[in-house]
Amino acid sequence: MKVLPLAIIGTVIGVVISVLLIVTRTLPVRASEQAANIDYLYIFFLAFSGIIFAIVTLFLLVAVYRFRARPNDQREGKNVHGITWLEILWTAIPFVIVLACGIGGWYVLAKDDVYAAGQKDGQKIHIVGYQFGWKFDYLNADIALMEQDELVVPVGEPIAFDLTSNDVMHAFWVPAWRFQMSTLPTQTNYASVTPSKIGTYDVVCAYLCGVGHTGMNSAVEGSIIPKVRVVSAADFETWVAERKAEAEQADQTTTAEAA
Ligand SMILES: [Cu+2]
Repeated sequence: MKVLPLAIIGTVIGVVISVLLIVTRTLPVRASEQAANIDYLYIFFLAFSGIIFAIVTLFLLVAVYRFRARPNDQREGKNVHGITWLEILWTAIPFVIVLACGIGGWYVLAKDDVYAAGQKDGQKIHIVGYQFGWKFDYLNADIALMEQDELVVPVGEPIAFDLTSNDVMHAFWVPAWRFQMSTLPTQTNYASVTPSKIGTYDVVCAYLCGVGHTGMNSAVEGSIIPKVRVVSAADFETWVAERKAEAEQADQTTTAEAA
């Protein structure tokens, strides 16, 4: 069998595999403005993966069958020494694919400066990962550094996250937002998202971080990690006012106890 027809058959099978992969994936609900583009990027990668998988597997199977040693065949294999056009081809094709994936990723991830917008008019939130949970500090001027174990954010506002860890590596992941960022000790990472749907969404730690790792996934039964809550702007104001009142109350109690 010639190489070209084999490559064409491989591509056709690959396209079928890609379509199957794409239509059978059940992605979580899209709850951020960035989610759709991340999904398109994912589908784009998946399509390439399916085609490459089919071509490589087909050539492998054909080669194993065609060039197998027959019984009692003790001859040495033919000593093949370089085929320039093939080498150029197998360098050029992956180069183009990797470049296309790189450009796609760059386009989707750096498209608009949500982080700057979040810093300017949105919410600034500091996330600290620890064994085994998350701390959220709301850094906006009017809420001045407040610790909460629940992440509550207003819908439609860009959020600028600063993320770090106070022990080992974790990764803060909200699948519905298609948002994930590593939280690392001694380093601050920056990331942003614009929630687009009111509701509650799961929070997952994406790195195996110790014995309590599964508990850092709010979808796991028995986890004490609250889900992310996306609320209306008005509900967010109310929530902030409540937290402030609570903080004042706690302050007064401490002062009274001290006195
Ligand atoms: Cu973790």
